[in-house]
Amino acid sequence: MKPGRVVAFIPSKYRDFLDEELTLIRAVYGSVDEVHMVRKPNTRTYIQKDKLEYLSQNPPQKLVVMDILKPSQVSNILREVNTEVVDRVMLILEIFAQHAGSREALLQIELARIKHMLPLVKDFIRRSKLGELAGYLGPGRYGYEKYYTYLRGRESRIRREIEEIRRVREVRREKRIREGVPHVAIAGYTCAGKTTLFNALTGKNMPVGPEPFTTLSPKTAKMDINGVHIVVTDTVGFIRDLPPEITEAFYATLEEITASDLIVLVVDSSKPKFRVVNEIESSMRVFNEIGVHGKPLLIALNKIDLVDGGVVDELMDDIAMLIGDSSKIIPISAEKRINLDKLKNEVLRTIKGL
Ligand SMILES: Nc1nc2c(ncn2[C@@H]2O[C@H](COP(=O)(O)OP(=O)(O)OP(=O)(O)O)[C@@H](O)[C@H]2O)c(=O)[nH]1
Ligand SMILES: [Mg+2]
Repeated sequence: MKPGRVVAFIPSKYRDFLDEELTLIRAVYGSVDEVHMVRKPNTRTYIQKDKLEYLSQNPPQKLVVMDILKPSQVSNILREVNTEVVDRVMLILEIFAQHAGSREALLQIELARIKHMLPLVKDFIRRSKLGELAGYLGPGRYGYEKYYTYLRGRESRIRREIEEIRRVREVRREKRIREGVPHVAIAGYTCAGKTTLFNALTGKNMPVGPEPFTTLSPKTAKMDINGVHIVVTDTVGFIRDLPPEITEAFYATLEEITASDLIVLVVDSSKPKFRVVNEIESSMRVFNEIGVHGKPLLIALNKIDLVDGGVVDELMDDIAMLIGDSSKIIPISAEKRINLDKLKNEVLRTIKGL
């Protein structure tokens, strides 16, 4: 739903990824009315002084800042402009909330929201003690203190429930390991086509879509290659510069990757070459961060139906330089079902070699 005028401030570090940042904003608000680049964020207000003045004269419905704002920066903007301020963390959490298809995903989102809110509420409490927010911005100091206590209580209840859900999944996973069923995890950036591939391999019909974060909790199903049973897991997509609060909440669901025997990293080959390479590099970093070392890896270079053959060859050369083994790169189209048998054979070969 279009919420009125949406004004976006984007730090220049995202200049080369502007369309992706705008996609994130559009996923929540439908469109963006104004885009301002920020070269050097102001320490007090993040937004440059002259822009802030302009906004105070023409307050937008939503002011989106595609960076992580400090609580004091939010407060300082709100003192000047009568608007709703949303930073990159809140925006991504909003997209997650729109797609949350499971109890676990909902809880993770609420937990991340609370973690993001707590310092802000603390800042409001401090400011109302100083009289800076007297009669302004809602409930006043007593109200904020009660809200703070409520959030802390809710935080620990959610943590307990998430623990329980995770324990159940772990028991299931241990059973699979005991039974000796090989486990393949499908990983990669959001919108790369992970779920489309998961559906094509397992015959399932999980939701796919062009908007980011369609999948928000890991899904597992069985497949069979030449009579060999394999368990496949579809995972939550990566995104460049995922804010730390969200990283912590959501990488926990990536434990399915850590527990797998083989990772299939799905990459969208229709993106510009430097992006494809950049995404593979940062995916490798994510694998390191979540403690995956030396696990077999296949790269499914997806969406080749959208790309010239020559470009695919070039990409394969570049990726081979990066990972050092061209036999592990399989160009496919999950949607058009091109080369899926080749991918399956490579999965089987790798698993047999374990
Ligand atoms: N042309 C083309 N489009 C594809 C292909 N595979 C997936 N898509 C499209 O790409 C979009 C994203 O696909 P998904 O399978 O939802 O991607 P995902 O990686 O699971 O995304 P998230 O769950 O959001 O992280 C959808 O619109 C798909 O229809 C392909 O091989 N070719
Ligand atoms: Mg998906």
